[in-house]
Amino acid sequence: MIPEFAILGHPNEGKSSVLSTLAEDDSVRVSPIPGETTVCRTFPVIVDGREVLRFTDTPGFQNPGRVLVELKKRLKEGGDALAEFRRYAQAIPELHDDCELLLPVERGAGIIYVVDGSRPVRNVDRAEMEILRLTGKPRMAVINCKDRDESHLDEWKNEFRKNFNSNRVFNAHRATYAERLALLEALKSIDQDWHQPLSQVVLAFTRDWAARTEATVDIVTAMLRDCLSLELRAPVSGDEEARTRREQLFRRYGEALVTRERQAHEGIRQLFKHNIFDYQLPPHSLVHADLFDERTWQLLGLNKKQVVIAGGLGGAAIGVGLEMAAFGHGLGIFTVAGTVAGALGALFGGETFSSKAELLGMPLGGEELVVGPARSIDLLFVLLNRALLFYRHTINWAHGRRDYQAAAALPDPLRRQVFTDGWSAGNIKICHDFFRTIGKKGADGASQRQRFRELLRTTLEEISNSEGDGEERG
Ligand SMILES: Nc1nc2c(ncn2[C@@H]2O[C@H](COP(=O)(O)OP(=O)(O)OP(=O)(O)O)[C@@H](O)[C@H]2O)c(=O)[nH]1
Ligand SMILES: [Mg+2]
Repeated sequence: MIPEFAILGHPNEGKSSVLSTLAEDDSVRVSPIPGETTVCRTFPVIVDGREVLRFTDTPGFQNPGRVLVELKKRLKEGGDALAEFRRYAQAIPELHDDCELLLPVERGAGIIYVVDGSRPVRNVDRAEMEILRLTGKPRMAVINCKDRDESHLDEWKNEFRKNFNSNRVFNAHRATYAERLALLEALKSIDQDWHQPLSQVVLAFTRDWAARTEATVDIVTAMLRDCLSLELRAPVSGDEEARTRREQLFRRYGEALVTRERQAHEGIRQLFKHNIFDYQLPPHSLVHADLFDERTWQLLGLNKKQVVIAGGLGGAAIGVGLEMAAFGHGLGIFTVAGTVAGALGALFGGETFSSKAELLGMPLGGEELVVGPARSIDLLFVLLNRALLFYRHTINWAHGRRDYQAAAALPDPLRRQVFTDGWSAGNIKICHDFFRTIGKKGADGASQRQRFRELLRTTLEEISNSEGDGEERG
């Protein structure tokens, strides 16, 4: 038996939004105009290719007072009052929505009653709650505070105690994975028959989340490996041609990194089922900054203390990496306005070019120009921090949320954008070792990669267990 829950309530209270977030389905229709949902629609929750749960979206109550009177009348007469009421209401246009919303209840669905807890309780709400109580079906009330105002919460909870088996605060816009899981966990208790199947669902959800974390580790590790090992070559002959070729090569190198990074972010987005809407990060997010912007590197790269730690670890890569960072910052290469090509191109202009080019792994001599693999470990940290930022935003963007403009205005303090800032010498070493095996030809690096993956997994778990993405929370 697949448990079904119908989401019921007054029009425009956020029923569809709650469903969308609970089912992680952004195809659910949500609108600021009341009466958006007019027919019931069932959304399956699929885990591992198997349907484990279904939620049914319903229109809001239209005439709860009248429904209550009619239902009570039929209850007095005995028999299946709900079915009889629906048969009667079918022919009455004013009761269309009320008849429709009770359809899943009639077929045995559990009830999730959604109210906007930021407004006071009214008589129509009391009528709705009583109708639901009279159906005798297992039911839970969910308080979705649209505004931050929670002053009416106690008033609502008082009403709920009379009419529901359980109640919970759950916000359609800000609920995290843990809160979704907690709601499912609570649903178990509203009816004994559901205890077993819902325990299975909770287990499937937990496993599925762990699998997604592992898949994120795969995506980020592969992206880092590809970006850091990227090497581009072009044949050259003659000074004039060399200069043009060089610029082309740098442009291609920069674009390839940007493309590969974007591909990884897209993979994360799909993994967490954001299929339709573009939940942009706020414009001031460092994910939007140019990958080769000096500020990006200063903020997301190693901090001063960590540079000393990494320097102490020795090895050609870090030595040259530091050289490159100093070289880059010193000449202000990353600040060259305009394109990636401009920034990278400028890196190799000027007198000092040939001596520095060697250091950067870009020998000029011979017939071939080579760009990469990356020599600066800062690139690893920049790409890693940006991937973590993207991940945090993705897992905290509830599927029912559609206020993209409002989100763009939210603060995203810089200090909360750098995950590696407080990292210990031990963690820096793990990254350093991983980085070095990537740069080294013929190196296997399995154990270094394994340790790096573990560090990444722990970091993702910490982000997923923490309090969302720094947006103001209710
Ligand atoms: N700020 C905020 N807005 C919300 C929240 N939940 C829903 N809304 C908004 O409230 C409006 C109505 O949301 P819906 O989910 O469509 O409400 P509904 O109960 O399904 O409405 P009908 O289908 O018309 O009965 C939409 O503009 C939502 O974006 C919330 O938690 N916070
Ligand atoms: Mg709706």
